[in-house]
Amino acid sequence: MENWDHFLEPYRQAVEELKVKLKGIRNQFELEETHSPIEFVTGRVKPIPSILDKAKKKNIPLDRIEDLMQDIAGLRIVCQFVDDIYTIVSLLRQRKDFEIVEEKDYIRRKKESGYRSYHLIIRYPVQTIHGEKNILAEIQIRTLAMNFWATVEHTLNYKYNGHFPEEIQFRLRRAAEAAFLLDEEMSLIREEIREAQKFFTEKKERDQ
Ligand code: 0O2
Repeated sequence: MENWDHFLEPYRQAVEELKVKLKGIRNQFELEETHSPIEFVTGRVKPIPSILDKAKKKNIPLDRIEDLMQDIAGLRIVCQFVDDIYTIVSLLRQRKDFEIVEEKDYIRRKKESGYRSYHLIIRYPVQTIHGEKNILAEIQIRTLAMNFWATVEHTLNYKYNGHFPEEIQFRLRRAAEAAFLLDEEMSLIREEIREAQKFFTEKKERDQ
């Protein structure tokens, strides 16, 4: 690739714009004083070494990464509850500012590693000085528990380069199961948590 800066600029712009838009959803829920399905939003442009690594692993020629690598622009929405994930997915399906090109539900069908998350691949129009440019971006939507597991597994993946010792693999599977159970338990007591949150918000307002 001759000029990575030029190539990556629309992706950088898309990540910044989408962060503002997705945080906007959270802010609007907070203003309406209802439970926000969004806990926090993050975004990143895939670092060049990771793009090169992935291209090599997946046999993607560098002149095709634009259409074949879907997560150069990556957004992550983290939620408290599994239900929130599906609420966000239906909200995003209604939006007019991008087109969803693929949905991957790794919650109903977890990956071999134990990974759980909902992925949306979107086609997003970026306005550039040379006109509109459509880029692909990946939005990962997951609970706090799924995020905790994925973050730890991702770090270990770097350390072991994907080849985990058996003991670690066993522990990771157990941890994935524990994260799944935590999500289930949290969903069951969700109503109680909601009531408590409402109580504390009202109390905070009274005390101000
Ligand atoms: P990074 O460093 O996060 O950018 P596929 O061929 O469909 O299996 P593909 O096309 O990469 O693979 O899509 P997929 O599976 O939806 O994965 C895209 C991203 O999801 C990954 O990007 C990770 O961020 C995350 N992900 C997928 N599987 C796992 C997993 O087992 N553990 C963790 N921690 N994250 C996962 P990258 O480029 O792999 O990594």
